[in-house]
Amino acid sequence: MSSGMSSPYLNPDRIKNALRTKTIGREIIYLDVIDSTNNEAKRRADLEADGTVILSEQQTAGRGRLGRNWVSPRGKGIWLTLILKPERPPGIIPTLALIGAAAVCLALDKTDNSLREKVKIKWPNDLWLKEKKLGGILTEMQAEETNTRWVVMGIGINVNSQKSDFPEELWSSATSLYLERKHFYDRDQLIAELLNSFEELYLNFLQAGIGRTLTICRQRSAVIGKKVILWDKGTAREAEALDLGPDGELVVRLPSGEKISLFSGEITLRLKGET
Ligand code: BT5
Repeated sequence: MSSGMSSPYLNPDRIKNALRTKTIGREIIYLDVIDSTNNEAKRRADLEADGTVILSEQQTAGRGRLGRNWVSPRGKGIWLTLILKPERPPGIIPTLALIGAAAVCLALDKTDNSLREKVKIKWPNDLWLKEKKLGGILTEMQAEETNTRWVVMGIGINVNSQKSDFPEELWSSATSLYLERKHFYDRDQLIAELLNSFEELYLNFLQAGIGRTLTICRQRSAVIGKKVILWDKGTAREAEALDLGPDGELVVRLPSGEKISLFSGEITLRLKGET
């Protein structure tokens, strides 16, 4: 679990040795520094095999959703992107992001008992620990009308980051495993568990549908049952989060009593009282 004496660098061979997967992570492209692993994955996606992982110690232009940035200090986190070629219609993208979020939860449960069930998913793509942002997921794709050419799924997790690794404006909203648990984590092991969990859920989804992932996402939801504020193109609306629908959409009730389903798109969701 802790890696006080181990190398500060990632080691793709160690990661591979701990994999139990068939395709996910069988090819790992390990970089010291890159603009964004998602950018690199997009540049290479046509040429690389399904399941290839792009991994970097540092990102100089890490990206969040809607043009936001992602702080990715050197050696401190997991900044990786999976290249997936699912041969399904493009509509599966939000589902894949759920699989990613659920896989992070399972991997952290397995890595450290004291984290069991502590990491929550703030719909649609935030990973939360103690009401602060531990990580996030950014899914992008290239598709024709009926077929997905490729999907790149970027996963960012703050692992060994200290307070000084974050800009001051994130001190109240961001956290890392180190900041919450006060010891360093073995990133190789965490990545392997993440890829193992991802493949398990992904294969289950391809064979049997999204049921298992949805169950995990409901159990780990930070929003179901809570009052939320929906920000949509500059306007705020209050609502109550009720459930996840069959495709991972968030079902909310508006003050009028009307129930609506939200697909991740352009909406930003805050819990009531969240800064
Ligand atoms: C996300 O966006 O949460 C998706 C983050 C995905 C990052 C991964 S890392 C590997 C891959 N390569 C990339 O270039 N990206 C992916 P969003 O929900 O838009 O959250 C972004 C917001 O979170 C920012 O506007 C900041 O307020 C905050 N933030 C930025 N960096 C952070 C960090 N390291 N930890 C916590 N919060 C952060």
